Amino acid sequence: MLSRRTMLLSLGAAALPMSSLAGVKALTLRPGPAGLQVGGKQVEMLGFNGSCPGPEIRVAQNDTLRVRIDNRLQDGTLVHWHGIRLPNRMDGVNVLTQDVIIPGEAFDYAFPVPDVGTYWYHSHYLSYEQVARGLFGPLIVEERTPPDVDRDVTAMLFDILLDNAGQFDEEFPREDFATLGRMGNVKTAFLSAKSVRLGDRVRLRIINPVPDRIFTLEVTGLSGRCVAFDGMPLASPLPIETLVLAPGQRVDIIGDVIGEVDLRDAPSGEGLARLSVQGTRERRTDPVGPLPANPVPRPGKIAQTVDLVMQGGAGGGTHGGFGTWAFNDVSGLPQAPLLSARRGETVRLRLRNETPFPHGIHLHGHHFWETDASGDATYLRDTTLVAAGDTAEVLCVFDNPGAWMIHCHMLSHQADGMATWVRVT
Ligand SMILES: [Cu+2]
Repeated sequence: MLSRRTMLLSLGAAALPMSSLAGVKALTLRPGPAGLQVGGKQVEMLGFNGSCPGPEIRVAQNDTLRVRIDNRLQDGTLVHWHGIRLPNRMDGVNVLTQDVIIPGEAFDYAFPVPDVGTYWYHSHYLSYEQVARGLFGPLIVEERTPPDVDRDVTAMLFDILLDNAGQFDEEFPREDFATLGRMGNVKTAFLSAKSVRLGDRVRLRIINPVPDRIFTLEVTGLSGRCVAFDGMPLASPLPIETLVLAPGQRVDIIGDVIGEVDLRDAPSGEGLARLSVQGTRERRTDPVGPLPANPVPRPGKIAQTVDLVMQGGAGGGTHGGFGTWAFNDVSGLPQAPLLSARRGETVRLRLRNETPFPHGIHLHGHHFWETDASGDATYLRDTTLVAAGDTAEVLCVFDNPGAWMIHCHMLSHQADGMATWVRVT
């Protein structure tokens, strides 16, 4: 008979509790120049490790991600881990959480990733320009038990403004900052795969990392469901219809390949990217079901209701701020936060858009619940799109201590005033 000691030795690491199996993923990202092929031409952009968009980071849920940012740019930079519920000092926000990483210097980010799903990373310093130039990349948090799919494909949408010589347009006209933002003249999408088989079950992760454009997409060739918004699994998957992605937003689809998979810009009908079909496999018969939820707290009793009024823009009337845009009559980060919450409090945020333009409002360090007309929680998101003249209410459980930015993710709007912050103690 085996003694207890022998048994433990023979079982080895497998006998340890799950929590001690959490690992570390370590890498270095070097922001610097990167070339990009657009329409058969090499465009000088920025990127990470010479790649534009930056390399796809994949990390398992609850593992710790360690990333050294080794700044090889001529300018300062910072990196924000969009949608990850991380410790405040790792959030990558100038003034609020850290100093800018100056050229030639490095900064070490390290944080556990509590939620599975589709996230992304991007420059959060002069972001209207650095993101436009390509400083972003996908960040995927994988399930320990992944859903049953044959292929897991990432699609980074892209919108770039080229000049007459086919190079990145260096102009940032003032008018752009006061309207819809800086729109590109070439729309495309970068796919992490080129082909799939007919009958494959595919998870397609669509990310809108562009500075200002709201993408309206049609996805054809996949029969399935939308299973997640902004990384967070939907309790009831939705049909794949026309998808609207504000800057910063993500949608995950799981579907079976029934033909060539096309991503198309719906308004123009323009093709953005295609997964061609090579080979065949027998199609699954089971329907696409919901993915397990992430450990995000449900809203409790509402402790306070706070208004965030969006103001300004061309034709948007006057307001009290110094910039083109303002929140609650203030342009840019105010001394005092928009709100202070005690850890664990549920806050109702009333997002009132008094401008003639849509805005995608992004909160750092948390996800919040969008609500329906009766005020009930619907979808968990980190960025919500509020149409011109509309009011939207979201519910947030502020359970992550620190100073967290809340801003418009149309980066031209953020640059010209649409930013504030919340304090969680
Ligand atoms: Cu905006």
